Amino acid sequence: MAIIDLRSDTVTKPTSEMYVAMASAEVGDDVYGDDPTVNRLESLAAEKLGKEAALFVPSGTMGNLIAILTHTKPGQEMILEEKSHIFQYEVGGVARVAGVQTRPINGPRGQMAIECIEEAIRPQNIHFPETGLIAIENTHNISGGSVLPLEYMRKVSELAKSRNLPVHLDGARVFNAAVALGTDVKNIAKHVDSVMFCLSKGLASPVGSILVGNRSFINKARKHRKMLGGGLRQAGVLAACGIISLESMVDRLKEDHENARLLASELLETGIFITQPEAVKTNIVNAVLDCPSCNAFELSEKLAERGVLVGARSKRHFRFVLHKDVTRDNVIEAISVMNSVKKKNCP
Ligand code: TLP
Repeated sequence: MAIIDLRSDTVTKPTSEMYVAMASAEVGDDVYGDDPTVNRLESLAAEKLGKEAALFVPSGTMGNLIAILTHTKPGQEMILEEKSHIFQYEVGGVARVAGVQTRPINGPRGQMAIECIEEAIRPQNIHFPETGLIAIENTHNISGGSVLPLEYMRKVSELAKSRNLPVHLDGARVFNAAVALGTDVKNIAKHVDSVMFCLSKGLASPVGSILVGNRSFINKARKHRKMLGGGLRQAGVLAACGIISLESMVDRLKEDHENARLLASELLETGIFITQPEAVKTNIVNAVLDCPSCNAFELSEKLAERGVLVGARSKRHFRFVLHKDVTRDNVIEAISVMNSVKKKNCP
C-alpha cells in the first residue's frame, strides 16, 4: 500500500541526489573545524541568510536552545508568542537548561501586538527579572504556517533595537515564508539578530538545522552546541544533503503551498472539515472536524489503515502538512480516501 504521509514535512525522504552526495562527501572532524563539507554548508547558509556566520546543529530544537543560551543569562526573561514552538513543543528546555523564564504573549497568526511586546519589556525595578530576548516564529506552525509580514518584523526589530534587546527568529520554515512573501530570505533575516532554520523539513535533508548570526554570536553558540552534546564528528555526510537543500530544494516549496491550498478547499468540500483555504499561505493546513459523530483520533486511525497518515491534535483538530513526497495526485487520492471513510450519518 502506498503511504500518503501528511503528518509533517519532517517525514521527507532524502532525494536521490542527496544519497549520491552522502556517499561521496569529503569529511573531517567537525569539532576540530576540519570537515570541509560542513564548512561549505555553513558558509553557504550564512551567505544565503545575509549573516556573518552559521553553525550546523543536529535539530531545530537544539538550534533554538543554543540561540537562547547564547543571547541570554540565567534568571533573565524572554518574550515569545504563547503558541510558539519554543514555548509549546521544546520540553521546557528554556527553563530547564537555559534557566530563562518565559513571558508568553498571545499573538493571532503568530503576531504579538507591538504594544503588548513593549508592555512586556521589564522596566528597572528591584523585584523584576531582566528581559533578555524577544523570539518570533516565521512561519508560525500552530497558526497553520502563517507568515509574519516584513513590515511587522521591521517593527519588532525597531522596538527591540530601541530597548537594546536581541531578537531571535525560529525560522524552522523561513524559506516557506520567503517563497510565500515572494522575497529573498535575506529580507526576513535582516530584521533579527539570529535565525534558526531547518534543513530537515520541507528542504528534505534527513537531519540538521542551521543557526545564523554575527561572528561573535556564532563563536559563542559553537561552545554551547558542544556543551549540549551537539558537536558532531564526520558530519559532512549530513552537510552534503544540506547543501543540496539550499541549492535546489527552495524553489519547489511553492508546489507544496499550491497543494496545501488545494487540500484545504477539498477538505471543505467533504463536508466534515472546516478549513480556511484563503488563509493557507504556506504548506500547513489546520482543519476542524465538523461532524458530531466523528472523533479526530478515531478518524486518523481509519485513514491510517487506508494508507493516509494525518496528525490529530485533539478530538476535533487536525494538522496536515504538505511536502515534496506528497504530489497533487496524492492530495486528490487522500481526499477520496477521506470521503470513503466517512460514516453514513456524517454530513
Ligand atoms: N516541528 C515539528 C514538531 O516538533 C511539532 C513539526 O512536525 O512541525 N520550530 C518550529 C516552528 C518547528 O515546527 C519545529 C519542529 C522545530 C522548531 C524543531 O525542529 P526539530 O524537530 O528539528 O527539533
